[in-house]
Parts: sequence; C-alpha cells; structure tokens
Amino acid sequence: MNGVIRALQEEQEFIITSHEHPDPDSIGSMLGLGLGLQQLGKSCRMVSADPPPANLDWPGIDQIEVLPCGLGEINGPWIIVLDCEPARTGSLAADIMGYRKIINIDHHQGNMFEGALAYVDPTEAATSVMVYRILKKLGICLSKEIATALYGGIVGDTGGFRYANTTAETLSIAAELVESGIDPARIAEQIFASQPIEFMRLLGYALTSLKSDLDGRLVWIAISYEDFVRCGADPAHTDQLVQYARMVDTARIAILFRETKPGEVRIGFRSDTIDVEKLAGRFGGGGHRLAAGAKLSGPLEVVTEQVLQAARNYLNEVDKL
Ligand SMILES: [Mn+2]
Repeated sequence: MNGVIRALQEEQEFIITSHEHPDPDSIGSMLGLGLGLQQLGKSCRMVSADPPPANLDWPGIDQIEVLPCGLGEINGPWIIVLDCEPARTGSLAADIMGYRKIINIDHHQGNMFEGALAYVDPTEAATSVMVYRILKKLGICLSKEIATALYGGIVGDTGGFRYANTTAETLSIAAELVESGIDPARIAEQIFASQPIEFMRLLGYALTSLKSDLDGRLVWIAISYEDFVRCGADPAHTDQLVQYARMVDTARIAILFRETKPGEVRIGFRSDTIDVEKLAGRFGGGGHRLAAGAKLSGPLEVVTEQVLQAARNYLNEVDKL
C-alpha cells in the first residue's frame, strides 16, 4: 500500500478505470478516488468500457467517460485499475495491458497481476473500503460526494450488509460515511430496489425457469439471449439474478447462466459456505470464495450441462467430506 500512496502523492496526472460492466463497487471506488485526487488538485480522468448502472445518480458520475472503442495510445499519466485485474477492463484492456505505469487496487482473490504498483487484499469487503483507507492516508476530506460513492460501493459488495464480508469494521466505516450527510436510504434504493419494468419481466421468467438437482442442493437459472430480447431486458447488470437461486433454502451452490451475447455465456456462482471460486477456476474464471464468475463461449445448453456436471461432482465431493 505504501508504494501506491507515495505514487498518488507524488504524481500529478491519472486515468482511473475499472472492470467492464461496472457494478456499484467499481463505480464507487472510481468516483471516491477520482474526486479525492481532484481535491488535491491532481488531473484525473475517469474512464469505463461500459456505462455505469443507469439507476445510479451519484455526484460526479457524469465525469465517467464511456469508451467502447478503447483509450487509444496513452502517454504520460498513471493508470489506476480498480476492483479488477487490467485484463478485465473490457474495451480498454488492449491499451492498458502493454502500458508500464499501472497502479492496481483490488480485493479479488485470483488477482495475479504483477503491476508496476499493486495494492491487492482479498480480505477486504470492497475496493471502496480500500479507497477509503487510501483517502484517509492522503488526508483527503470525505466530502458528501466522496462518501456517497464509497458508501454505495460498500453497500453493493456486502449486499446491503448481509454477506459474510460484513464485519464490525465495515459497519463502522459505513457509519463514518453516513456522518458526512449522505442519504443511505436513497443509495440502497438505487442499488437494490429500482429496476426497469423489462428487468422485472425477466425476473418473472427467471423465477419460473429456476431448476434444482441433488435434493435441492444445486439450484440454477439459465437465461438465453432470446429470453433477454423477448423481455426487452438489457443483459448488462442482470448478474444479481443469481441471488434468487441462492435464496432457495436447500441451495448449497447457486448458479446463474446468462447468454449475454449470442454464443457467449456468463456464469455466476454463489454459496454461503462452499468455495465456489475453485469451481469457477476450472472454467478460467475467478472472484471471491463465496461469489465467483466465469465466461465461456458455446451454445447455452452445452455450456450449462458442462458446468452443471462439474458442479454436481464438486458438490458431491465437498458434501462427502
Ligand atoms: Mn468489488
């Protein structure tokens, strides 16, 4: 962390980015750090491969430039990659990967990036918590704008303080952020309880198509690209549907299959107790111990059956122990 702090103090020009299909933690950590560095008078661009979730209206969010065609040639500024490895930055990855001046700040378990400067800690609840620590060290004032972003990131990654990563410390950092005068009810509403009607239609379909196996220990939902089109729903920002599979009381492993583009299947794994990061790893994915993901290409039915077979074997192995 110290090397990262020193670079943030000494350097003047930064580009901040995060993973493709940004979630509240990636947006919150970007805005928190970006607005903080701007407070110190530094030049700071915030860029993303894909737009932020539409229902977030956090102060400063308009500063995030959406660059579906990449960054182009970069010369000079440090690039700060938050909440992921540089390879996961979508349209920006090709420009960033070969660049020398990278600062990587992340809480994902599988992050293997050997960046110029890295601050990676899988024990942290959210990248927004790590940014909170950085801003404290830099002596930056937690303005209402910064606090809104960081609080939103923490709320997103802890599922509203419901997941296993919620600790006394997470709550006390959140309490300090609330003291800056932010509106916690509004932030939670935007993240969890505000959806376009097309999403609700898709949810209806997802719930009726929910399936289970192994006496309900394995529960999954599979959504084809056609289903997205039929419901008029945007495949981005639908990864949270996995929560409904996880909600089944007998579920040990919950899986969501989403054909977000024809022939491209994104898979989300969740569990309350079982290491699903290992399972995701078998398919080239990663994430956290209890929440992981992978991306495979192929017809939805084929990918689904292949992953379910591995999940059945894995679950049987684990439950035998
Ligand atoms: Mn995160």
